[in-house]
Amino acid sequence: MRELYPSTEPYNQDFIKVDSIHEIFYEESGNKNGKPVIFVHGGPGGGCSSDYRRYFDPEVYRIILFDQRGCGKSKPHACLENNTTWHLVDDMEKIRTTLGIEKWQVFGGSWGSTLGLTYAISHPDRVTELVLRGIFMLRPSELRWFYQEGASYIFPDVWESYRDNIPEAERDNFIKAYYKRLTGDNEEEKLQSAKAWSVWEGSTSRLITDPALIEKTSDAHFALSFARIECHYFINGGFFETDSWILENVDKIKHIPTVIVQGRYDVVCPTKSAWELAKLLPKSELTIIPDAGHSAAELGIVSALVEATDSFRV
Ligand code: STX
Repeated sequence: MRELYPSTEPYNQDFIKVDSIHEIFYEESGNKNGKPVIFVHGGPGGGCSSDYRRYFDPEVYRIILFDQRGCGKSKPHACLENNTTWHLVDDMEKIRTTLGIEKWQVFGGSWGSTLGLTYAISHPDRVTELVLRGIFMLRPSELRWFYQEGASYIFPDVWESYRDNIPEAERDNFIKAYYKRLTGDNEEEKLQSAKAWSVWEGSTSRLITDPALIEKTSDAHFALSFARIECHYFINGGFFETDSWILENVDKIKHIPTVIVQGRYDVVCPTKSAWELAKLLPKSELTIIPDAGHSAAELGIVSALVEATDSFRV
């Protein structure tokens, strides 16, 4: 079993002002002259943590982390204006050109896989390899499963808090009901809804529930950006032209070596999506971890991801 690399400190941290509203935080660690990799975090709205550096050999990789619009250290916090998938794809290009990088590896799980795939489809010549985990393609079926009905059958206990935050009359569309509260004027209701939304995800992300993840997702600062940004992207169908945009355009990246790591018992992003994606990518290798859920931090998932980035070192 492979483990995470030891903790390291970044050698560069900065902001890029991408438009009149947003400033994007990014950082570089590892080997300055090494093989570039960009880490695409989840959510959308999840932000980065320093442990995300540790999926890569710091002697070999030039490791770039960034906080997507409105979350982590990017400013302004939880801002939904000028915040779409296509803005984020452009931000990644801005980071790439600012750092003078020609091509890079793209690494992302969950929403990080959605954005990583969308970036690769938009700029296929800029991607050397894809390392993806917990595949999420933001299709209506995936949203319905987790936010409306499906995951609720597996976690009926945790579901109650998410459900009970919304009056019965509005429960036919939870995303819509949450969106109204997360973007409304009632600050107390906004915060309470943000916590209920985020904790639902934090409580269901691991095969064995992790109290630390529940604590992280119930933090007000985290919950506000995570819930507001996720809900904004979901009510807008990820800003994709069609329901299944990634699968419909996946032929543009079929030449890219791709590793897909998927927890068998991923309740947030069920294995079906990873399976469907892998079938359409002839240069992909799908590993299903038999004893893992959705989280990037689970042992079997970590091991397979580190193995993947190691295999792409040369
Ligand atoms: N959102 C999936 C996602 O990216 C649909 C995600 N799921 N859980 C997380 O992120 C946290 C672990 C950050 C709570």
